[in-house]
Amino acid sequence: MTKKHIYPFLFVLASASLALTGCGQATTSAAPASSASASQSTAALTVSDPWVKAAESGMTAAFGTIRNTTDKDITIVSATTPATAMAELHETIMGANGTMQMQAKQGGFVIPAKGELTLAPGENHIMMMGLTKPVQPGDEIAFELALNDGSTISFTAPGKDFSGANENYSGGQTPAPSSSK
Ligand SMILES: [Cu+2]
Repeated sequence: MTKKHIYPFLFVLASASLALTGCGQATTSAAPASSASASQSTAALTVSDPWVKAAESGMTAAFGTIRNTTDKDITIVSATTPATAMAELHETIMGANGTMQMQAKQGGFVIPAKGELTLAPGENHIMMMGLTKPVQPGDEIAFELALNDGSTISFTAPGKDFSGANENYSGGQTPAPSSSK
């Protein structure tokens, strides 16, 4: 059983230092974007209401709702975007110390047949690490999702201001409040 709902904005203060300490130890699993051109006439996956949390530098995340239009489960194995040096598929779990923690989703995101997966602050998300430039509200960020069948899905997501849902990593580092710049 989990405890009562923990409001994500409790963790806002941790964000600045997370930018430095957060995903530093993430494994470099950036799979080469297989250029199997996604030329299916009907997209197996659709992405609705995508957005990226605006951020000056460091890391941020992308959200939205991914729907599987087929009658077979589909696994998203990796995500890439020119906006960051590295993108990862993350899940958020309740850590032992009662704070929300995020970590790479083992095996990727599975979108059930005819179902959908919601990416939202405090839940699953596409982690973006090493921003190549600031993400401003209104910016259009391009993404490519690699699927388990070798195909890819592309979409763009606008930047949006959002405060909250700055989960900790399960690596267990205690964010140091001072050294954020
Ligand atoms: Cu994350």
